Amino acid sequence: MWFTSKDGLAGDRARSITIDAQGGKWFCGEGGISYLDDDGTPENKGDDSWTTFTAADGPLKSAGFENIAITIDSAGDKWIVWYGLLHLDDNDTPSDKTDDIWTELSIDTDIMDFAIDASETSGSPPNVACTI
Ligand SMILES: [Ca+2]
Ligand SMILES: [Ca+2]
Repeated sequence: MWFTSKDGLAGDRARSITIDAQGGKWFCGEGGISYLDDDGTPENKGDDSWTTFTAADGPLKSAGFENIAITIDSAGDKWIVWYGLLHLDDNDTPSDKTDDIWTELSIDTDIMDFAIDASETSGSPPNVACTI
């Protein structure tokens, strides 16, 4: 099964994917960030719902999404590296962008990838390890 921008992916070159606790798929790459709710049927595109986050959303900028990556912490918050470190609290409604809260945490332009370690505790930000 192939997914392309014709299906709802932000662009045809996805760089990374992560899956949230509800089974939602988050893709990063060309064009921005794409969220796929496949309704539990990855083999059937007919019931899929896509939400795309582009330069029009939050602090995302329009240039070069080739280095963008995303990971999700145990609270469901999204951490995105791309020309800095971004935090997205989507209020557990990934398909509704109107209640999203974006925070820009860094302007380091050299971060390539990252991970959240096991020290994360409720109510405090996790440690984020970055590859530069
Ligand atoms: Ca589906
Ligand atoms: Ca939301």
